[in-house]
Amino acid sequence: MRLSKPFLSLVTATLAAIFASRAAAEEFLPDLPVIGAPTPGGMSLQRPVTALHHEVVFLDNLLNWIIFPITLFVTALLIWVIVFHNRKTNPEPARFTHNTPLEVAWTVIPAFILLFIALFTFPALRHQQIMPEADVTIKVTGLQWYWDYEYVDHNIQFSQFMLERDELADFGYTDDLYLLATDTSMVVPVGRNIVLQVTAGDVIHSWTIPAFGVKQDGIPGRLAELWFNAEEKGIYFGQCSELCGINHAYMPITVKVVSEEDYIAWLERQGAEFANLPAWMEEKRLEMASAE
Ligand SMILES: [Cu+2]
Repeated sequence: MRLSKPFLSLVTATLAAIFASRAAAEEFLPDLPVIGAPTPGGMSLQRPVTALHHEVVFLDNLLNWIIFPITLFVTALLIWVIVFHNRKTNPEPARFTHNTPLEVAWTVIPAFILLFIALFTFPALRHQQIMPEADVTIKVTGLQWYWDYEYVDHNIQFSQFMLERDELADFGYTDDLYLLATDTSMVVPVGRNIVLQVTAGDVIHSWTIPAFGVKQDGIPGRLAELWFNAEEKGIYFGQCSELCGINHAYMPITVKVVSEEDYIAWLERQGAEFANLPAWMEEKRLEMASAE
């Protein structure tokens, strides 16, 4: 089938208009540095920008300091057994089967090591799982294969789709952010408690931003919560972290952390309703209005 030229140009123009409007939604935001993204050859966790992730990085280091000596010790024991207790070097093996002090030691010492680790893990877990008072509440729904966001206090709703390679530049992203960058971003103010209600509409998905140290499964019919308070303005990426079907790898997440002024301006552009404002936002809006 041959498509007529005018028809094709009409399609192209319509598509261009759609992309332009998608790109325009965040165009006014100032240029933000990309902070939460993988780096080539990177081996460690992403640089932390929340209290939660600082704790996770501390725990990771602590566990490494415990694991390395234990691994070395066990390896040394194995080598010792292989070298000095094989049939050649030790033809007459000892025949005893029990050694009470040794058995008590290898039960009690690991138990104390685990207890010591728990002293640090439980407070971190508690910090993650007990929600602080929210400055912003957002409901996130995972769907095959994109994310839906609902700013519950402002009657704003939008979806978030991955950008194709040829769309990246239009949205201000570099080529290496393919598979990470999305058409819309979850925009939040810096230094505020953001509480996310995570769920899913079809199968289980999982919302995460590694640099925030948060990850939460979205389960259909359930509302789970996570929270974070980002210390630095910037762009942060994550990817769905629960195998959810054929396009699981193509539903990334973009979060833009902006100043309070930019956040309120973004809300206004999205057509937010400003009833029942929290005190901090009310003050900020008054401040912005009087500055104009
Ligand atoms: Cu998914």
